[in-house]
This record gives sequence, structure tokens and C-alpha cells, in this order.
Amino acid sequence: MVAIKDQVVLITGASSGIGAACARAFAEARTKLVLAARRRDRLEQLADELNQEFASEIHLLQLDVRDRPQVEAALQSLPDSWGNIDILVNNAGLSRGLDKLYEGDVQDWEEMIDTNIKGLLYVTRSVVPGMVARGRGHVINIGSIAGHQTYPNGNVYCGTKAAVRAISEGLKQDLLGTPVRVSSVDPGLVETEFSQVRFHGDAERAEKVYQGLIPLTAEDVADVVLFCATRPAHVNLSEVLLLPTDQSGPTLVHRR
Ligand code: NDP
Ligand code: 8X3
Repeated sequence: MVAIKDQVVLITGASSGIGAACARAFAEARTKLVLAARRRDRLEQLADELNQEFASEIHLLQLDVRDRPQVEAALQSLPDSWGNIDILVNNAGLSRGLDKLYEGDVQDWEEMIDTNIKGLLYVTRSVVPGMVARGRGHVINIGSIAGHQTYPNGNVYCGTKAAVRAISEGLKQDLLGTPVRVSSVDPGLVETEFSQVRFHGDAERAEKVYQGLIPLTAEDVADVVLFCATRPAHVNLSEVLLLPTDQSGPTLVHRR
């Protein structure tokens, strides 16, 4: 394991779920953290906890990754000691709806495409040139099993995660010859706020997604993200598909 102490780690979507768990994992590894999301109160609460537990150095960014001028301005105006981002965890993302494509809500599509694809691109475009110039860096994109296999009614969400997979591959190819690494961490079912967001706050429907099986936790995914980031410089974990033992495909699950 390579020490990453004092490296600057930017995590998008750090206010909940996998992003918050990554913040905790990197705080424990004594990195400096730039935590971004729209809900500043959540970020402040997390920062307080991490400060108390690890005396972490944390910079908060209230950021909507869909807003390109906001992303560019926020990342360009980071204070000196925070601007040299060593590790970027592109995690901010969401699903909205689970409908047949021809009955889908176009607003839901826009939100997923704008966040999962365009938001990830805006952040990446703002951060990676600095990594190349400094000759160090690691981009870790949170993809999904949904980017490997489309499932019924998953159409547009699966499309966005297939795009993330293609973008990770393209970025890796374009960075060949530089020391900057690109990893894609692609989970199956993880119990977070993901399904509540997908079903627009219908908690009962969200709960059913995980009923009778043992899903991954956000911490399981954060473990893998940290593992990717702490490999020696010549090792790139290019793509990791991690599933609950109770899941073998997007819709193939074992429920007790
Ligand atoms: P959560 O809903 O718990 O967390 C999503 C995070 O993304 C929140 O912190 C949210 O913050 C942030 N976010 C959403 N939209 C924006 C935006 N426009 N700008 C900035 N931040 C935003 O879900 P997960 O932790 O599960 O999801 C994290 C990632 O993992 C997503 O990319 C998701 O697609 C992926 N994933 C999830 C799986 C699962 O089963 N849970 C499986 C595979 C992949 P805020 O609302 O404060 O802005
Ligand atoms: C989240 C996992 O299977 O709900 O990307 O699409 S799934």
C-alpha cells in the first residue's frame, strides 16, 4: 500500500452514500479533502465529524456539477494549497425513474444525462490538465454494473453509466504516456439514498430494492476506491466490477 498522506483528494457527491464513505476512508488515510455537493449542510456535518475523528483538513465546495460555469469557477478559484488535486473521485450521480423508455419522463432523462455524463465531464476537464502539468494524478470514476449490462426500464440511466465507462476508457487512452491513472469502480446494488432518489422520495419502494438480500454498503465501495488509490504508481486498476454475493447480474439477485 502506497501512502497518500497529505495528497489532495476531490470527491464529488460527498454529501451522501458512496461519496461520504469515500470522504471518511480518505480522511482516515490522512489526505486533504475537497468535498463537493449541492447540500452544504450535509457537507458541513460530515466535515465536523471527520475533523473531530481525524483532525482532517477539509475544504467544502457547494457545487452543482451540472452547472458548467459554476464548476469551472469553483475549481479555478480553489485556494493555493487546495488547487493541486492529486486524486479526483467522480462520484456525483443519480438515477431518476424506472420506466419504459417510451413512457419515460424527459425531465428525468435530462437530470441523469446532465449529472452523470456532462457533470463528470465538466469536473474532469477542469481538473485533469493540472494533473498532466504536475505529472501526477489519479481519476477514479464511479460507474455501475448498469454500464456493463442494460436492464429492463433502466434504459437512460444504464446509458449514462455506459457513457461513463466509455469516457473512462477514452480518458485512459488519452493519458497514455503520462503518469496520470484512470480507474473505473463499478458497483452493483449498494444501499444508499440512491433508490430513494430514483423513486422521487418513495421510501417504501426504495426499501424493496434491497429486501431479502445483503447489498453492498457505501463503505464496501469506498474500500475499493481507496485500494485503487493506494496501489504503486506503476499499477492501474483500470476497471473493478464489485457486486454483492447475492447479485450476479443487474436483475439476477438471490432473495431469502
Ligand atoms: P446517493 O444518492 O446516496 O448519493 C449521491 C450523491 O451525488 C449525493 O452526495 C448528491 O449530493 C450527489 N449529487 C447528485 N446530483 C448532484 C449534482 N447535480 N451536483 C453535485 N452533486 C450531486 O447515491 P450513491 O452514493 O449510491 O451514488 C453515488 C454514485 O454511485 C452515483 O454516481 C451512482 O450512480 C453510483 N452507483 C450507485 C449504486 C447504488 O446501488 N447505490 C450502484 C452503482 C453506482 P447533493 O444531492 O447534496 O448534491
Ligand atoms: C446502480 C445499480 O443496478 O440499480 O447503478 O443500476 S443499479
